[in-house]
Amino acid sequence: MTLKLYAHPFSAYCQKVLIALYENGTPFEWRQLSPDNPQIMEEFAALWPIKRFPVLVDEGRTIQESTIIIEYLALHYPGPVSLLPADPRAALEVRLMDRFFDNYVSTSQQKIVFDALRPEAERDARGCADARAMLDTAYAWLDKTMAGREWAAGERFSLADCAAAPSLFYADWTHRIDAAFTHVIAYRQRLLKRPSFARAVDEARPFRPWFPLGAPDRD
Ligand SMILES: N[C@@H](CCC(=O)N[C@@H](CS)C(=O)NCC(=O)O)C(=O)O
Repeated sequence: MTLKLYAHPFSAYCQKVLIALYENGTPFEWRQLSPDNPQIMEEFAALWPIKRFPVLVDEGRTIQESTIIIEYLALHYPGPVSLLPADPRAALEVRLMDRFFDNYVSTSQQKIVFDALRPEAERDARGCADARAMLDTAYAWLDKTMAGREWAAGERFSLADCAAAPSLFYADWTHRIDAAFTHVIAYRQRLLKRPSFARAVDEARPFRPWFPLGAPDRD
């Protein structure tokens, strides 16, 4: 086995990469990040001083950033499920949707969660209000976009859906998707039924008590 994944099962960006690995049954070695395993934490910090996970190592080569990891897997370990269209023009829509989920949904969601982990006196009320407003705007745009689509970039499951699944999963826990956004809610449900994501969600269940806003009793 050549691939090693430094990751944690409860992390949204790690789940994004796990979906890609599970879709294609790509074998890899888990290097699970945990304070109980300082050796793995040290290896990870040396590989990527930015200390954001996941990080993939392939025979001594380090690949950072979830999107780049999925693109790398598609190039070097292709499987039956192609997560990027061969046509570069069609790939632009996939990459746009991937950026949308990372930059506007996940980043806003993380802002609110990280704020909740801070001591009361260090919290950023204005920043969190802006993040919630961004999530509302993102949900509204996505609802219109998904009205005619099964998956984020159209008919085929792609990199964009790998990003969308954990992004919408945790965003809804953090800032509930309004019931009026029926297309977003239905899409989130489709993602939860996809076996690759269902597996990632199940593997993360034991860590739900860690969610600082309180994990809702659903999903
Ligand atoms: N742009 C990065 C984001 C990765 C990221 O933010 N990962 C979170 C876990 S979901 C993390 O490393 N959190 C640790 C921290 O913020 O200290 C990617 O796409 O991989």
